[in-house]
Amino acid sequence: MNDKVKITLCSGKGGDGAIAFRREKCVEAGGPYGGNGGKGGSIYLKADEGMNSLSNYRFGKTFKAEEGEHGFSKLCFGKDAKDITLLVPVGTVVEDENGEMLADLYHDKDTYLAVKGGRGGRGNACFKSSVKRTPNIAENGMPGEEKVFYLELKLIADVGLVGFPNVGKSTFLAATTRAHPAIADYPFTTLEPQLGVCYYKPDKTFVIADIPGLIEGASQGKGLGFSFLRHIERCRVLLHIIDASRDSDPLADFNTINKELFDYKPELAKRKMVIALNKIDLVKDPAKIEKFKKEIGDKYPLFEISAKDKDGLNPLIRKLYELVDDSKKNDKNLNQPADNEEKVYKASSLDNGTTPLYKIVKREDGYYEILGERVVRTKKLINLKTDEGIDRLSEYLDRIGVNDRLKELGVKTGSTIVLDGFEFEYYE
Ligand SMILES: Nc1nc2c(ncn2[C@@H]2O[C@H](COP(=O)(O)OP(=O)(O)OP(=O)(O)O)[C@@H](O)[C@H]2O)c(=O)[nH]1
Ligand SMILES: [Mg+2]
Repeated sequence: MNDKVKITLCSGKGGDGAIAFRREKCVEAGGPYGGNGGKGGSIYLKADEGMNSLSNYRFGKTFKAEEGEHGFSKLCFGKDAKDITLLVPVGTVVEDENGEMLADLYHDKDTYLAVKGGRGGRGNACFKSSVKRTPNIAENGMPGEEKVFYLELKLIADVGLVGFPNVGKSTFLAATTRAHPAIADYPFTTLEPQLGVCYYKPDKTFVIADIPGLIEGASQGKGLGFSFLRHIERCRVLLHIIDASRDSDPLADFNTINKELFDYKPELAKRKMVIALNKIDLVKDPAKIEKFKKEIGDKYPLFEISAKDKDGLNPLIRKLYELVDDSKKNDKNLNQPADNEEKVYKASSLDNGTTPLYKIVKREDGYYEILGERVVRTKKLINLKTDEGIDRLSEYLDRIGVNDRLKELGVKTGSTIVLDGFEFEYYE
């Protein structure tokens, strides 16, 4: 199961604002008349119950939203580009290139604004003032963003089955749900997680995930463990299945698996866990089982079952249902959004005001470079093909204190200053 994919998303650039002047017979020296550019297209990722895998997004695909239309003369605004919404399965986690989680699309219709379309540039009609009656200035549209994301489908189940290989997890799934997992008398029969719905009562159901067997060292990536430990994280309740017929000590088995779980994520130690001593029909040494039950005491609910003979399942299912139900009630207390409510997460790139506006570095070639996302963004907005645009940029740099800072750094008339590839000379 390929459940982690890489995609590249590019939002559209905003359309440029237009520079135009009114030319009409009866209107003398017509005023500025250039319309604004349209907004570039954004790309959203949206969880949808109808999707069950990320296979549409395999092979490092790139998705591009269109650019906004440029503004026109006669105050005509350019059209906004269409936004794109990519549907992903419920349970998709969005991460950036460094593995940082950006959004967890946990409910149907949860939506994440991944890349935002560039704002359209303002046309020169916007720059009319009492002083500048004929502004020869318009903004360029803001560029779009291009970003790489990792999408990972983390299975969501109410109950996750954990335990060594061959203890009877798939047999339990088959006995309690309508799923038909492969069952065989050798380890690692189950190679990918499988889901089944358990009908405790007609309107009381919960989802069970059969997860491939774990072995010692799973949290370090041994066996099949590592990739599937992620799924375990998403289960409300863990059913720890132990093979009671094995020669080994059940407590040692129990602790070995728990150590892997808790080493992988210490929070898992707080997850509700139920123990099922399976294959009770094969037990030759009942004293060992009694000893284990004493050792566990009331730390965990414990049930003796035979998944194969469907023996002892009902009380266990009732317990699992109660714990799942409690956990769901807790969710509601935490004010989770209702199922049909859309939660829109902001694009993470937009700065939150904590980063300094800019910094200036002296490069090896003696040029001074102004760096900073917001400054660069503002520069991109300005149409530097016109003299007025250049005036506007220098006014802006002066306003944010760049000139003072350059002086402090010992910049002389004639020094070259660079901003986002645009070079200009410094004058006192
Ligand atoms: N006698 C007996 N055999 C069982 C019981 N539960 C499972 N088995 C047998 O144990 C073997 C392993 O069962 P599976 O359900 O495939 O075990 P698993 O935990 O899913 O194994 P992996 O997928 O490899 O991790 C099969 O031969 C089952 O028939 C039980 O309660 N009693
Ligand atoms: Mg199995």
